[in-house]
Amino acid sequence: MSRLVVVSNRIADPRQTAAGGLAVALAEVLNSTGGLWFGWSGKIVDATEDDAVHVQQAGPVKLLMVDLSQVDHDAFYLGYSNGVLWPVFHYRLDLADFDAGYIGGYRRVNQLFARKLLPFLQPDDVIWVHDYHLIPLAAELRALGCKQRIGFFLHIPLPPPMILAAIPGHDWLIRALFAYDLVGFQSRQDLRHFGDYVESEAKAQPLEEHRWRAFGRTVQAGAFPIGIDVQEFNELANGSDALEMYERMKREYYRRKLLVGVDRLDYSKGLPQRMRAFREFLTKNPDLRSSATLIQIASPSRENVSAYTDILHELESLCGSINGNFGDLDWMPVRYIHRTVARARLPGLYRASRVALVTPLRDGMNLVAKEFLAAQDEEDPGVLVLSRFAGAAEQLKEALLVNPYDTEGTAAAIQLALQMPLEERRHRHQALMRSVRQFDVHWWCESFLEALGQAQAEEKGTSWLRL
Ligand code: ADQ
Repeated sequence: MSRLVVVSNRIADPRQTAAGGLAVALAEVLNSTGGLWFGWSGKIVDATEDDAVHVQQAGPVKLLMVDLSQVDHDAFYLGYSNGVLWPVFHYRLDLADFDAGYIGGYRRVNQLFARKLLPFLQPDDVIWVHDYHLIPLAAELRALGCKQRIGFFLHIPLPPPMILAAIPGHDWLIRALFAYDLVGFQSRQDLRHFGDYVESEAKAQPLEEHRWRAFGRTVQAGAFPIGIDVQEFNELANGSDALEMYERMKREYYRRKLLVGVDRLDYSKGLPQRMRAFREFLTKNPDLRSSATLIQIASPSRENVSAYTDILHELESLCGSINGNFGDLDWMPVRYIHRTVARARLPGLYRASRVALVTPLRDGMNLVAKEFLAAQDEEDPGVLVLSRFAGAAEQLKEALLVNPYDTEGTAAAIQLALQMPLEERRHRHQALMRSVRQFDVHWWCESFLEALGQAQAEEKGTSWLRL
């Protein structure tokens, strides 16, 4: 088996629990092939400082890290990746900052990554690039003569062509995807959008299934919905942190049913809409009011991007007004916690909850939905209320699917979830877990790498990609 080289903006030491399912899944292949993981160190340094690659050994895996200058970090990470690509790919043209000239920094950092990675590569390596920060990386590597197989996986959604086409330079961005041998998406819908875009905007010629020819090159694409590591999650659930969390929640809320939301504080996650739906539920169901408490964990995220401070204030004000209007001396309807909960404790929180509200306005996949299901007691499982606009909705059909923009509809689903009879809860949970188990993170990793191995390699020239 070829050596695997993973490239992503941030890297994690796969030996640490806090690293999460993705790192665990990648670790398996990285370990068995003595692979490399290349990415940003998380450090910002003076532009004049030494720009060497930091090498750290993590078992058989080598972690390779580069620092970024303040200017590059701001333009590449805050600017183009999270101020342009993130909002547009989540259908939020209104939040995209197109005019600030960030694209130069985005290209510069992709060039830097290519230049720094190249000397570490061996001829039969297989390279797997992750996410929207690094779309042009293969093109930059090819421009330096790299001939290895390169795959790309987009963790966030790909919007329809008319939204994508609003990005100045969108054609350049999508053209850069043709430097990969395989491009993977989270859902069939994203894959359809890619096909629609390349056929309508780039006049690509469809070849055999999910393979297109354009710019004198062909690319294979596919849908590879990411999953969780069910076994690793079960082990976490049986660990002392999770058990302690479970006991604590059960003790504290023994008279109430818990609803739980766990998200990064991001405008794509639909948090204000969720709060409005919960408020609607409380208004419509006075009899159920004091028997339900919503615990919303919203971990801080990208706080130096302005759209994130807006969402923070909106959420705080909504939670405050719900508690002010509906709360009582011995009951607060919403517990809002603006902090990250340690990964080892999450399964305990999920298991103690009767309902999970996973209601993003758009989400590539959403792993919280799958983690919640995996943490349940199968004899007495909780209910998943899931946005139809999360990638996970393509797989998790037995969840209560909602339109998060529909306040009344979501409120009605919350009521249904809280009152769902045991038999129906079990039935739905069983069906959902079949999918979570079958399409777990190991399936995702293996099926992507197998498809990458089979993607018809072709001589990937360089000049057409000069950007
Ligand atoms: P994220 O947008 O970060 O990831 P998500 O899939 O919901 O979204 O969560 C990833 C991980 O972070 C999960 O393991 C979850 O438990 C953890 N997490 C989230 N909020 C947390 C909190 N408040 N405290 C502690 N842990 C928290 C992107 C895409 C998703 C896609 C993933 C993986 O946006 O759509 O599912 O990548 O591809």
